[in-house]
Amino acid sequence: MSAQAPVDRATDRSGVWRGLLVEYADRMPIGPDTPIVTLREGGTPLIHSEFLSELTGCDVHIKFDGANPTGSFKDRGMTVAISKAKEAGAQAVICASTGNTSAAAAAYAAKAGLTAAVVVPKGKIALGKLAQAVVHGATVLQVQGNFDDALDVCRDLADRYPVELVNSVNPYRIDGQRTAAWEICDQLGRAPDLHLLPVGNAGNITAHWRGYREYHADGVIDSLPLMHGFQAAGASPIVRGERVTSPSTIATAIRIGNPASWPFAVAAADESGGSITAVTDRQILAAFRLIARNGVFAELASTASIAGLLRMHEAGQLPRGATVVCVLTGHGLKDPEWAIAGAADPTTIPVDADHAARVLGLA
Ligand code: AN7
Repeated sequence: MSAQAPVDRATDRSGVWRGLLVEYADRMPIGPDTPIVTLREGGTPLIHSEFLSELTGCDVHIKFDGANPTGSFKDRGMTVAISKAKEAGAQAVICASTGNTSAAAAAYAAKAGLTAAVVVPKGKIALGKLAQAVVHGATVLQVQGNFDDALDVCRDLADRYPVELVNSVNPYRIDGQRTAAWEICDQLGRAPDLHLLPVGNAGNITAHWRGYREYHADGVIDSLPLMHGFQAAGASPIVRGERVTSPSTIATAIRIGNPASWPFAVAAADESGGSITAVTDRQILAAFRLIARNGVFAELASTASIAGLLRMHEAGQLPRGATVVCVLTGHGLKDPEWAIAGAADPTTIPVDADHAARVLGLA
């Protein structure tokens, strides 16, 4: 055994998920000498929702990507981007982020022994995400501007200084994020009819569509889903057809006014026969609460997919009996503030079971 335990590419017989670069090695841009930097991301649950199925008359499944090691889908792209950065001999990586990318970059850079710097919009990222960047030892810079400004700074830095950019403009990020589509097909045994997800910088919808198309071209699936992406109404440049200079939404993860993968997102919606539309903050918050009451604590922004599902249902846009997958991209613990907001304080009781029983209405 070497001191630094390798990821067993072939010898791990435990049946435990080995991470994306091993599980999907044949579809990944890696060679035998690529160092595999993994936290065993991917393999996230596809959860059947009886509640949403009954409500909509469809067969609704939730792809819970909040179950990734750092609590969001960003790990899928980061295992590839950081592995390739390490292979190329990079010492330092940088990214702009609304929070989840920076959390993933910090964690994977730490695992790889690389230095990470993250640039975030000042005061606009959830506390849990900031905590992740800090605890993993990344240098955090808060920019006086929004995400789009932060990305401009990072692109400029990577152009002129020796740092590797690991935002989704880095093609390895998109390569890794294709795996969500493959997992969904592998888990369902087919492609869904409709694939619903939140859209921010638009890397994920781009990656998922590529993933489905590749599986289709290779004959793994025999149909393609309609891709329906949802932006927050106050940060919906693709829907409006113009850059939003001051994006505004409570869903800070998707508070983005000039998405880097804009044209690819439009292509995904158009080519698949789907759409990119907006959901309001109110609809997102209602969806967040609804899905939590059904057992899944997802990050607020990620529940734009559920808000979109409900809106399409109310508008009569869901074909009866369709197989639908809603992607929940992040974990609710990233930002517990939205769970607690408006809730009553827990009742304080003495150490007395009878007292507890009276409060609970059992006695
Ligand atoms: C939970 O972390 O852009 O459309 O900097 O955190 O691929 O950008 C996060 C985006 C959806 C949107 N859901 O995905 C970042 C960042 C959650 C997110 C999105 C994000 P993209």
